[in-house]
Amino acid sequence: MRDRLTDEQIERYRTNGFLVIEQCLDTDELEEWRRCTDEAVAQRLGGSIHFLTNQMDPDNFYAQVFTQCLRLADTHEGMHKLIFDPRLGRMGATLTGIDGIRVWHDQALIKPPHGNPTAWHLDDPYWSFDSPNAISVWVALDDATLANGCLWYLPGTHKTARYENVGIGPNLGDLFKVYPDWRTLEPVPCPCPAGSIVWHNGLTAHAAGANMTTKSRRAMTCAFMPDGATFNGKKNVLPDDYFASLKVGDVLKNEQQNPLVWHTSWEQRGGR
Ligand SMILES: O=C(O)CCC(=O)C(=O)O
Ligand SMILES: [Fe+2]
Repeated sequence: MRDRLTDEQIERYRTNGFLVIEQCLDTDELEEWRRCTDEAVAQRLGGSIHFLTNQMDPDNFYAQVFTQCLRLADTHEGMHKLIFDPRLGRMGATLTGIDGIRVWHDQALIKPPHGNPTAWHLDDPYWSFDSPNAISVWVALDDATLANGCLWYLPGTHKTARYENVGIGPNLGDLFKVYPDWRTLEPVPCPCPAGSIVWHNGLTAHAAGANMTTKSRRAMTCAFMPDGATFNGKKNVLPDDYFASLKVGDVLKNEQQNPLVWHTSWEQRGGR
């Protein structure tokens, strides 16, 4: 894994709110990410934990944006190792400039052949904490192209976003009703070869195109939460009993639900 970041990359991430690292994974690592994702998704779709997938009604619009399977690290050991790789956590914490980083949720996002586009949206406003330092990684398991639904970003929007959002629905541009000033920003596509990773801030506006090909566009992703983030009252993926125990303002530091992946205090002196 090419996990060392240059100052230029960090600067670019902070300015634009996203960063592509081409071919971050080597061939063997990419194979392992593919194996674990395919296995974990197959298990989830064949199993009984249906609330963590969007495939209950496979004919609806959202189910055809992507097959979404959440928190696969909870149910697949190989996936757990990949998601909790401290090198990934360190990269995320370094890019956003925080001391400690926790997993919010991982998710597979597999855009099927002839799949619908992913409408413009922000991520953080769906989640149970508000933070300008939420960060996600998107791992390309297949070449992501303009034809099969690569990611697109509106650079710099993390700096003017509020915690207001829209759902990922059939209208590609609903987000612009909430943020009319963003209508004139030029969207930036991020095609990248398999094994590349793309980082984005939880408040950066992003979308993905339709899949106009006959093959799936597979991605495995993980959303990270800064250590110290507090509960904002939203349930999102929190289990019922934990959700019921929380008050707005409580620090989300449950090691089962949101384990710490990396902290600066774990680092040997010297390296980034
Ligand atoms: O893969 C996609 O189509 C969308 C990805 C996305 O929205 C995310 O990773 O937050
Ligand atoms: Fe997203």
